[in-house]
Amino acid sequence: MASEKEAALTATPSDAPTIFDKIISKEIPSTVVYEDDKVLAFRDITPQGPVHILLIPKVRDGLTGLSKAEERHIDILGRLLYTAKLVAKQEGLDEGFRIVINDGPQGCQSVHHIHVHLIGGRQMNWPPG
Ligand code: DGP
Repeated sequence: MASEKEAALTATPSDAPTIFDKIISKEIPSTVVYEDDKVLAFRDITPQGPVHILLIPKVRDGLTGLSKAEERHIDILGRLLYTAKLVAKQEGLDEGFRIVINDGPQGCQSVHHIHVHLIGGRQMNWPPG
């Protein structure tokens, strides 16, 4: 399997459906940890910590990545972060956690459907790689 970096460098940013559409429709199974009418949160297939969850909007609405955000996306962006906090609590991440939004090839984004990484359960380092 290609590394995340290789996947990010070869990913073609577009409005084409992504793997996340199939996860939303349940065509592809995932371990869902939270779901409401706007947000789906599920465990990352390549976890970077004991807890690694992706939070995505169920409707992408042009939000392929954070750099494509427009004013109409403010509500969903806030909801994704607030839901990340709820899920962190649900996962027992009381000592802290990390939120990551990768954007574009240099940011190592491989799936062009905006997603928030919630990573925790271990001591993080800084700077990130
Ligand atoms: P990013 O590199 O920021 O675009 O993160 C994309 C993430 O998506 C990456 O950490 C792996 C995860 N991922 C890719 N395909 C699948 C899948 O089919 N199922 C799940 N659960 N996660 C996936």
